[in-house]
Amino acid sequence: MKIELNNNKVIFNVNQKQTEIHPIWLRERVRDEEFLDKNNDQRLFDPSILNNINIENAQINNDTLELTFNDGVTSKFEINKLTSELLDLENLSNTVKQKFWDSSLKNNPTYEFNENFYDSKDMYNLLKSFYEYGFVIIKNVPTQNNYIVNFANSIGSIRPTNFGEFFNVKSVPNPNDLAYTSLALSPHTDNPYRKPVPCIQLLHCIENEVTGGLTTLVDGFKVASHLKETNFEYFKILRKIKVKFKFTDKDVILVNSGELIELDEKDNFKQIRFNTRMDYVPALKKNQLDLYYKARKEISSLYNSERFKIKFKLKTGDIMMMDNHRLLHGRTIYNANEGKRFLQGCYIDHDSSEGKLRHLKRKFDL
Ligand SMILES: O=C(O)CCC(=O)C(=O)O
Ligand SMILES: [Fe+2]
Repeated sequence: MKIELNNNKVIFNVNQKQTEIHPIWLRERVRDEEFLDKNNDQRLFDPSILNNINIENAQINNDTLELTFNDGVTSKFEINKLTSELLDLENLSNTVKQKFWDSSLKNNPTYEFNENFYDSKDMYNLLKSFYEYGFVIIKNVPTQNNYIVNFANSIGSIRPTNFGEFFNVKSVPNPNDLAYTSLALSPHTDNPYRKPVPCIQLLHCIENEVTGGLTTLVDGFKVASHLKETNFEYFKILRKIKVKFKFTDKDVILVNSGELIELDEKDNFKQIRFNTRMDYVPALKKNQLDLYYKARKEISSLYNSERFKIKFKLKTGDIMMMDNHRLLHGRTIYNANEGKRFLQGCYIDHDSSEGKLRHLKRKFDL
């Protein structure tokens, strides 16, 4: 990509395709201190008043573009900054390439906690791994005083729910969720009934003395892409039908709907939802539901098959951070009489982790 000039027009040239950059687009981006607060990159004027803006003089000197506009403003632009915006380099997919995985994944992406963790290069690498694989494990995180809250708030901001800022995962009498028993949990995404659905789940292992209770993870995007290749009809119906998810207890009724496989505007995977304890498909025509039920059966058996699942034991101090829009998690059954198993969990949003990742990229990768 190159920025070129032609008769006071600014052109960007990508693979021989030339597009003129609108003069107002450039005028909006003037960074001189009269127009922009350098501390936060916020404009000090309202660009919607700009009208009939032309470029009267344009020059390129090395890495700088100098423009004089017809409203009397002359300014210098860093060409790097312009090209980075034109190429959308702040978009996460341009920083990290996702790697879809199955049971053959050799090593879990793992990082060691340390005192200066949160603004460190380790954190930068951790967040990149997180977006590559959809999860990371952080070892030896302090376990006192609900430290999970500190951890979450040091990446971004915790997302409280009706379960509180964080929740304790242990076997209790009269649980309001199957998670709070010692039963097996098949691969699921958390809380598809929330609006919005929690983006990232953190689970901190405080104690784990039992032989069962192994953590299971499945890369939902890998399974969805497998389904797309092997049974396009099933894939199509799961990306089309919006299913309702519902949570009820004595204090609240939470409801949200979404596709089991949600794609973005470019048909990339955006979010998967799977929680067969609380899904309510609408009463559609019988032939549509015939297909939907077959497709759900198929994707369920893929999610549950050994081919796609990894299984491991969380140890005291481990935090597992996983993308709840991409991965499914579960656990094997355990015997609560063998000893204690105690995890603390909470949610944060992609807003937190992406914001931190961009900040650390700016800090370490410039
Ligand atoms: O007990 C576990 O390992 C996981 C429980 C669970 O699915 C959850 O807390 O969301
Ligand atoms: Fe869960």
